[in-house]
Amino acid sequence: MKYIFSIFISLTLGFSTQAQVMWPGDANNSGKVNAVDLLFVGLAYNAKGPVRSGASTSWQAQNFTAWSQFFSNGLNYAFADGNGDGEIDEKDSKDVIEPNFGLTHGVVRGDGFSKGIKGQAPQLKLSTTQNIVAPGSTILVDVNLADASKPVDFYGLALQMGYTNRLVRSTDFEDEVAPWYEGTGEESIDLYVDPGNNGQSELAITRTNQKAATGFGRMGKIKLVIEDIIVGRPVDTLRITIDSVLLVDQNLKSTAIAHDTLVIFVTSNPKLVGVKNLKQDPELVKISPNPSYGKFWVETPLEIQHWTLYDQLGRVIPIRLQQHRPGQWSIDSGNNPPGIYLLKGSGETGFVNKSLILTHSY
Ligand SMILES: [Ca+2]
Ligand SMILES: [Ca+2]
Repeated sequence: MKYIFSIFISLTLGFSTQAQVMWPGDANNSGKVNAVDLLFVGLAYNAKGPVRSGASTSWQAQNFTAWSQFFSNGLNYAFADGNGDGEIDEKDSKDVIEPNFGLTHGVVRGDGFSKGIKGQAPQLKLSTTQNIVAPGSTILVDVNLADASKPVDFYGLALQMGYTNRLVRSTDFEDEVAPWYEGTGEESIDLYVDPGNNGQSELAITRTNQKAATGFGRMGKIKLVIEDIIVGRPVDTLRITIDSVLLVDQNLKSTAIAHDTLVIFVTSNPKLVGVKNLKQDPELVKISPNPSYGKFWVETPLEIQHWTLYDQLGRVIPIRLQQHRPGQWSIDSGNNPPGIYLLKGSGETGFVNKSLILTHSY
């Protein structure tokens, strides 16, 4: 304990006595400018402190006078004053984080991204009604944080996402007109950066009044413009993935968030979207749980009209089927011997087979 205490003291002294330099835009002093830096601007929003003498927003180490305020991780607020004007506001994002995005200094440290387990942790979910699109289309993908079963304490959210670069001409973010995470008279700020359209982009959204909002819902929409001409395949698969998420409350406490992947078909002939592609993309038909006692959910973006369950001898097993919304069904196959079964979905343009394991319910 004494040992730990002395380390703590030396760290504290070391921090306060070393010559203090900051790099404009690296608001959390991690060594890199990215979406997470917006969260620190949001946490310190509207705070005022000493103006940085000789301040510039160019990428170089700059001496500063420490402010009297600190983030809950011990970092001084001065790091968030990117432009050095003695006030933390949107200019420290627009004029500093954006132009310096991606730049690094020294050793880059982790940003504390925290991944949760699907089904247990609240999820950041991607969804769209445009599951099969033509080249040249514009797709809007909803970014949904958590749901009614697991509301979260939201102050700021930063995420890194990936997308199939060769299919996408450009991406952008559309914010919400009246978001759930903003009360009357409150304002939030956001930042979306897609450096060089190379398949990786980052988004950050933060509140600005030092109070978290508890809830769930849509955070905004990612807009993707599909290339006009797609060479090679008659049907191509656009995959959008959430790769890292950091959700913090007003005290920088993070909540682990489960990630998501969204699959969209790109084709000038939607009729070609059939069984061949489904075999390549098993994620397109999701059965949960699998193995199952006999009651399970089926989700697919494909237009399936009929579901049939077969046993290994090819016999049809009676099922009770209920469609809950477009693309989502619940199926109750009753009580059957445990084993491997085959679920076949048929549509006008083809069919898909998916194996399912049934276990005993007692
Ligand atoms: Ca940083
Ligand atoms: Ca400033």
